[in-house]
Amino acid sequence: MSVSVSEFGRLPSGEAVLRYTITNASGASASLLNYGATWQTMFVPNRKDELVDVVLGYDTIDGYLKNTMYLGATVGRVANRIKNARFTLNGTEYKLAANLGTSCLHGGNVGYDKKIWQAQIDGDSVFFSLTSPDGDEGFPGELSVVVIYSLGEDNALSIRYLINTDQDTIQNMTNHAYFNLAGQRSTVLEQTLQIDADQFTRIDELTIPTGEIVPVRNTPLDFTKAKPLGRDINVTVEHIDTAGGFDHNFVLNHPKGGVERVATAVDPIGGVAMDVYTDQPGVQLFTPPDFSYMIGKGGEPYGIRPAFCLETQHFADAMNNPHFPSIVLRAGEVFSSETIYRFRVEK
Ligand code: G6D
Repeated sequence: MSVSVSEFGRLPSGEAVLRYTITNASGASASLLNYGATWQTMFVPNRKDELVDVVLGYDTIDGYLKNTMYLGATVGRVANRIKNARFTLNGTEYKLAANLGTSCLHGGNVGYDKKIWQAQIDGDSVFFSLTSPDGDEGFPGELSVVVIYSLGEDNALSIRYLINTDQDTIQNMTNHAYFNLAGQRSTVLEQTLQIDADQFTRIDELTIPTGEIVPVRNTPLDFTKAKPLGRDINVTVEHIDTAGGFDHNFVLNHPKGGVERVATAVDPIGGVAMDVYTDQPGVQLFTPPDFSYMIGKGGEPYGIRPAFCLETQHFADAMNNPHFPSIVLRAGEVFSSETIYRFRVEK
């Protein structure tokens, strides 16, 4: 196992953006940027023992400076939606940036994806740390965040979060990687997905949770058995049409609790498989309809149905749905969580 660091580019301010690449003994590797604590590449072997980069992104910092779809980014202080861009905590109402219609998305206008994080190599891991000041994007409390990326010899990429605050606040962080297990340019519609979730949180026509927790059974959101992503993606129920595809949070079953396997995706052609493990209560499945406007790695545009996201997290709009798992972090508490994306070859 080795970790190398190189200059990836420079911000308009002249500040250097550094790329950290963790490579294991079998040659699999993950590259991470200190800008947005971003997951930039993930090279893993396919059935022909060719190394395939299975996360979408950009070859230069310019792409990440215009990263309106958050490719690979660490998202915070609060990922996903907050309805009406406001919440109440301890009797005080906090107003946030309304950057998705009237809602707040992904931490507001300048979320953690747009910050330079302090980085430190430690063994086969890279530690990224950020201090988000009291009032940052309207959120109370100074939040101290450490995100630790580690790559194992088993081609598993672990992302651990350690978070604390000096005042009661809210937090819900995730990684917004876009996966294509066949590599950079193909549709993912034939790739299969299984999610260990018997329920999902229903959304409205604006993709905002209604507060209902609904069984997936007999709906297009039933991924309890593996099925191709394309099988039910063009239906007009559960706002899959108005959302442009899946853009839904799943209530993970978590039979044992703790960090456990919650989803599996497979590319049946190249043989790359990905098992997702997490201790988080939910996962957002997002299948963007069309990235043909986006010039990605290799200087080429991406295409139709180019990727899928499995963003492990708490449920969207939790503060306005008290029956959802809480995202409140009390002063002096430490929040810790781990998500693992383990890659293997399906024979
Ligand atoms: C769109 O609705 C989707 C979000 O879920 C996604 O995170 C974002 O694009 C990048 O707003």
